[in-house]
Amino acid sequence: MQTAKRIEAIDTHTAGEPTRVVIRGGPDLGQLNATLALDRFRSHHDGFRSAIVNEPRGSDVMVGALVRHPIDPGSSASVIFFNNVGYLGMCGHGMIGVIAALEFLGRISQGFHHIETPVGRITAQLHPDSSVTLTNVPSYRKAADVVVEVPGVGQVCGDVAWGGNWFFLTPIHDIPLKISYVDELTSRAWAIRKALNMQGFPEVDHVELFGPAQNRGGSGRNFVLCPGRAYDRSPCGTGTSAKIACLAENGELGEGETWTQEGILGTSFQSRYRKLGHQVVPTITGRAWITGETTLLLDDNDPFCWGIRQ
Ligand code: PYC
Repeated sequence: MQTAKRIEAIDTHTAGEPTRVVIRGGPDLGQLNATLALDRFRSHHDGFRSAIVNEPRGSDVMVGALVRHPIDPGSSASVIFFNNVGYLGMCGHGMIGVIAALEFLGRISQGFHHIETPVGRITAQLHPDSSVTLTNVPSYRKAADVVVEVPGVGQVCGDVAWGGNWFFLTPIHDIPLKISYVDELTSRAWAIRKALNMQGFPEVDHVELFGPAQNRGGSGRNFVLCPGRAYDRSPCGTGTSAKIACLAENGELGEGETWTQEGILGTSFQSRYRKLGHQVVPTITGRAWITGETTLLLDDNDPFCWGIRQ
């Protein structure tokens, strides 16, 4: 007879991008703040990360969220995000998924909720229609007009910016920002990332290709390649934060003005910012949907219990 560890999770998607929200059965990371808890997760329980998001239970595109008790009694939860290859500082679409999951479970109601993450505390406002507005960590452009020599492509110029994760943002002119070009967009973004990491920016693990909006009312469209070579189906909350930090620096978006960021599926997030010295504090609004209420089983005798790792 099999004896398996049981993990309770709520599956969601936000603008097309999935998040698996682990509610019960996760590793015991002690009474540590989110930053230290992430260190312990990474060094002692990385197999759990892989078991939850990688095949055969998950897929390369799946983002996981481990929900824990917060350190600060004024917070509603503490969350660590992870993916097919590692961990994320913050995750915008994922946080909207977490809020949807907590609402679904009856653990939170409409209003404001503070959530602790390894890169800082964010605030989520749950609206009556179940959409969510996140007030993200302060975001900023670290370097403008960085030129990278990309093998097989030539010189690519873009900005390096922080939005809760590190991004390289560059316009794309020769490949349409359409889902049918996802293979070409992925190859291009991956080549840029490899070149960038070797040419002075090892911290950048997300590449954001951008161009004009394609929907009425849109401000711009993006294609975001995540660290494990999966592309973001959503407009990417942290990527949108990095984008508006760059727009603010360029004087292309004023404080309080709305930027409607489309992703590669044509779904969108609404975004604004307020100034904080040389940084911006972005707000991102989007909506998630519940797709499953799952008990995952982890049987140590299963040769792929801990996922198929890259
Ligand atoms: O929405 O911030 C985001 C995100 C990061 C990676 C995938 N989605």
